[in-house]
Amino acid sequence: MDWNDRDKRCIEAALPDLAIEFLSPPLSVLEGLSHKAMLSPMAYARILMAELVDSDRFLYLDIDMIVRSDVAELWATELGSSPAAAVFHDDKLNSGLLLVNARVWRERELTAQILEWARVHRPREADQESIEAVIGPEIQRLDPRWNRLVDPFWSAQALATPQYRENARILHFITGFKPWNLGRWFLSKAYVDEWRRFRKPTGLPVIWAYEIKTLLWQIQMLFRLWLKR
Ligand SMILES: [Mn+2]
Repeated sequence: MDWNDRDKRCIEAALPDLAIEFLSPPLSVLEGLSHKAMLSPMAYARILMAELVDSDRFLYLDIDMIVRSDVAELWATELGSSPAAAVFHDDKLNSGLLLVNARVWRERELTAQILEWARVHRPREADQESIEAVIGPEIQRLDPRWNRLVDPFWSAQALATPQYRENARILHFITGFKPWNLGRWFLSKAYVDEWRRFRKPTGLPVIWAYEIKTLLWQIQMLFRLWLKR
């Protein structure tokens, strides 16, 4: 929910050549917004970013991603009057990657509109459902390789094809099955090894309180899958 000095130091040490500015969203704005137990109110923070970032456009990326190719090409996407560009899977938005046309977003006061929608509709899928409901049809569709969803159960079939990982530009570990928790026992070694290789230099610690919560959610998920059989 907020930056601590240790996390800041880890991130700065991992990226010594970059000037990093740490921003804290006004958390009071997120109070009372609904989401499923797995998520945190911080899921909504991306909706506030156009108001925090001093730029005409920005690229938002989830923390559970591995960027495997130069994002310059993605950055150069022509947005026109679209408020954002993102990847859709089966016609459903995934908000883990958003290229935001911040100028248009601010002009249209989308932060206020989307948060208002969330307050009224109380979505389970938090920011993602809210963004899709308000501006879904206007969001420009990006090549799905920019946000390859990786989950041992929902994307099991796709994961069996080597090209799925090989030609991915960004890998996105969705749901609670992550390479750093119980998910490592269900994901193939190639995914887990790749995560380890990139994570190591950051030295970021595992937050056990959060992982235990995730573990309980995973057990519930597995149980539900087992019931369906
Ligand atoms: Mn994610």
